Amino acid sequence: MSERTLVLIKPDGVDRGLTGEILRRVEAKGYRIAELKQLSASEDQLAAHYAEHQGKPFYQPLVDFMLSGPVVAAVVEGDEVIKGFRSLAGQTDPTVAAPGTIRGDLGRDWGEKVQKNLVHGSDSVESAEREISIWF
Ligand code: IDP
Ligand code: MG
Repeated sequence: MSERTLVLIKPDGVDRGLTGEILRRVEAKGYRIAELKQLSASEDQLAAHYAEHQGKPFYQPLVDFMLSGPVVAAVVEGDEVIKGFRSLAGQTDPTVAAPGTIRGDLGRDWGEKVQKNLVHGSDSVESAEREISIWF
């Protein structure tokens, strides 16, 4: 069944000029970019988006990182796109994310408190609809 997912290209991806490369991979996989914009995230958007992580040691570094520069937000559509985009993205930790994935090919550890891993992808239908309403 066709689904929608929220993809964010995080500030490291935008700053490193990888927006096109990341969107190319999404389109090459066969998914459709339904909505797309670049913006500077607000603290309120990030508090809502990352509510599940409040209280964790990486929470404030994560919010500071997401405020450090513009992000690109996209709604991506396709059958099984939620699982499919997370497969394209790879594991959270870019050091161990498999080669062939966005995080595995393009990311690395930079010795910081937050893992700068280039992209966000929703993890369930419920998360996707909640997150899309935060960013669009
Ligand atoms: P996900 O992005 O793969 O879904 P989550 O567990 O939802 O991973 O974490 C949200 C974001 O918080 C990650 O993408 C990463 O940037 C950061 N993060 C998660 N776990 C850690 C950690 O253990 N140390 C540092 N940063 C982390
Ligand atoms: Mg997550």
